[in-house]
Amino acid sequence: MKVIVLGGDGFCGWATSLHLAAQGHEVTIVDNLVRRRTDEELGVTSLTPIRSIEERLQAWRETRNTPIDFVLLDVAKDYDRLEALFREVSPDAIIHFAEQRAAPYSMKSPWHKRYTVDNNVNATSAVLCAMVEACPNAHLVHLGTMGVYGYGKTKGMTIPEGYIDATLRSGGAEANVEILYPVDPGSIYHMTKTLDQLLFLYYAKNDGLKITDLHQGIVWGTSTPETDLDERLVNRFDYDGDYGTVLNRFLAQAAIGHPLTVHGSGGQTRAFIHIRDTVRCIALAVETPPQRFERVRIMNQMTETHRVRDLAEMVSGMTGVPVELRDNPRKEMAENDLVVANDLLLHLGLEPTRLSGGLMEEVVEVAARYRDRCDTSRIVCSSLWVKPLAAE
Ligand code: NAD
Ligand code: USQ
Repeated sequence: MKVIVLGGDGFCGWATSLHLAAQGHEVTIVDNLVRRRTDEELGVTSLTPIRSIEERLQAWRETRNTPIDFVLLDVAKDYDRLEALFREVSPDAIIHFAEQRAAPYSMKSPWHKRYTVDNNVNATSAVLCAMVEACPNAHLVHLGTMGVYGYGKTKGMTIPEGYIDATLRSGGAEANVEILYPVDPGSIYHMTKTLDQLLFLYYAKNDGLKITDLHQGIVWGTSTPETDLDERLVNRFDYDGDYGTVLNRFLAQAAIGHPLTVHGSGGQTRAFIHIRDTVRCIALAVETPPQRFERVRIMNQMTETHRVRDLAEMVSGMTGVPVELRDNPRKEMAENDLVVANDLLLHLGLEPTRLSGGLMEEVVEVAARYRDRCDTSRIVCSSLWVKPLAAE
């Protein structure tokens, strides 16, 4: 298949591009490299020494003799070039990772809030609009988030895959309908993913676009069989307070002997998936497109749920590094339960990679190899969800 990977220089996108190319697909990466500039803005680097996109692609050519094309383009801003590219490549599938994906970054300042909304909503809108014009038969696979459902009180109820049956009552009449599961975003970033959902609903209904929205949990791990092929193919490893995600942060903190930064009581329960399963899930989604004018296919891309403090205790038990309960910079429930359906990907053949000591040690080893690159002053999350009230 011909596959365009939007955001293919990022953490999930790079590993996915290599995996699809290894499977024999013709891959074109599109990226504006903003994530590398954001590292400069924040004064931090990936713990692993990621190479320039040119060196990455050269290494892949030398390793596997199958080229991956690259186009430098801002998906949110360069609409005419995006549409022309879709026309020229005529892709079977487009995978859309090209969004600002860090919740703490999206909450840093008014500029960061507006940038995240502008970038993410305009990127998704442009992709859909260009598909209608240039490749209406292509299949869009979008990386969404479990966070669209929110982490409120579900009273033991299983979170379904995108849709729920509802009874609407108004003016003495009632109607049984299927609706998108009510959204409850916990950050400006997560809110942009709920807006994406409405764009998908509209374009699937009006233009018959074939769309899969993968509501992904927190990705952990860093390497896949393909990124391990050559040091120059190494994947990103974000450990900082803005972009690092919780389990990878704990594993990196363990590698350098920094107390594990649990926010609040650590009673937050979240969904997780290993990067190796991320790339497999996306391949499974690409291979099984929905039909035109079918409703948007939504799949929960996660394999297990964990409470943050349990993860910290597991990592602490494995490495001897202590757990530190810190004031929570976010506005979120201190404790929540989370039960999630993920049958659709299991039926497509996903064999879940479960959290294990061995896999966690592998990540600690990677982090320990590059520990000299870690700037410990960037570990703590300094982005606040709510402005502190001025002292009376
Ligand atoms: P990332 O920041 O590492 O990668 C995103 C890539 O998109 C970067 O290379 C960036 O330069 C590019 N990009 C951003 N805006 C762009 C634009 N306007 N034009 C062109 N390129 C642009 O993020 P990631 O961790 O790989 O996440 C990828 C997607 O998966 C995101 O949409 C995110 O919401 C979703 N996701 C990630 C996780 C996770 O734990 N990492 C979990 C669930 C969902
Ligand atoms: N947390 C800590 N200590 C830390 C970092 C985080 O206790 O050092 C807590 C947070 O307060 C939060 C939980 O861990 O309760 C998860 O935080 P996170 O940074 O790992 O994940 P999140 O901000 O939700 O975002 C990440 C990705 C995002 C993706 C989302 C999937 O950055 O792109 O959409 O995971 S999900 O969380 O399932 O919505």
